[in-house]
Amino acid sequence: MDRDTALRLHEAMLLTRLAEERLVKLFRQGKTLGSVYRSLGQEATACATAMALGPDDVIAPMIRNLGSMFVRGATPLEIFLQYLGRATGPTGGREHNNHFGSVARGILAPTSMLGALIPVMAGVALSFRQKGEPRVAMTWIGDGGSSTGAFYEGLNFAVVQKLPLIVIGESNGYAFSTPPDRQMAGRMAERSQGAFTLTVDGNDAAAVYAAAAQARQHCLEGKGPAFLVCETFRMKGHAEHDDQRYVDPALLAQWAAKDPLPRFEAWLALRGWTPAPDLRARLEAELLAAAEAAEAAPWPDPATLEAGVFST
Ligand SMILES: Cc1ncc(C[n+]2csc(CCOP(=O)(O)OP(=O)(O)O)c2C)c(N)n1
Ligand SMILES: [Mg+2]
Repeated sequence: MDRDTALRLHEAMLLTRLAEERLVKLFRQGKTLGSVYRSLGQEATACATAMALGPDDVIAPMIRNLGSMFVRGATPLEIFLQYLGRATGPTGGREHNNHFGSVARGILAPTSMLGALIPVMAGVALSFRQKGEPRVAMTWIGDGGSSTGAFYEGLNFAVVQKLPLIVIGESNGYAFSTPPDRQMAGRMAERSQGAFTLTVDGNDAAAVYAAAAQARQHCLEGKGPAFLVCETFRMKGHAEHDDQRYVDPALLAQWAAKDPLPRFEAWLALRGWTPAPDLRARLEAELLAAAEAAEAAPWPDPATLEAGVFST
């Protein structure tokens, strides 16, 4: 990873962390219309993976992959408008999390149906192969989501067809309140069905980036899909309404010591690549301004309720 990429990756991870902290404030003030699903401790698995892609590649994030959307150019204002349900937000107030796409940025809208994006992205990858385009499709799946039929169907199809699909497996210790050993036989990497599989320390942003770049190269060489399992930990409850009392505090402390942000900052420091000293203050100011702008934005007009609803 060169210096410029490393510093952009660090900024994306920090932006993700601070944007979510701002979202939590808005949630506690009763201003968000839904809950807030943190990616605390998982910023590397969202950002470093997306950072390894080329501009023509396409991503389909899940709820905990807000960072990948920032990497692809989504703005804090869009995110806040969305969470606050405002008319000028990407879905015009119809949806209240990060479930919106942007064709121009190569982002397919996240969906909440676990696993559903794997066959969809296998289809996107199929279109790239049929058109002979050197592009890859990337999506994410949790340990819980990898127990769905859609995960198996989609990945199997991609393996059989040798499609340029990268599936990022986020093995983060829980699915809601269920640990993997209560719902999964074996380890997540064993679910690869013949896809090129890598397991990486998901809290080591440099390692995640290197593995994602390797997975992309594998796909571009026409060798079929890659399954990149990131070993990480969900540092908050499923969402802000979940106080995660079922998680052993000692385990949280153990993973807090592996926080991907300070680890990556130490990695940068070793190379003498220093982020701008005012970076955090600048991002915080930008986020505050974006949150205030979102709060001042209009609500959707009830008369538009049926806009975008189709009937036959
Ligand atoms: C097909 C399907 N089944 C159940 C749910 C409800 N649900 C939403 S998130 C979740 C847990 C997801 O756990 P995991 O895949 O490990 O992701 P994490 O939340 O840990 O990032 C469940 C069961 C859903 N959204 N879709
Ligand atoms: Mg999980």
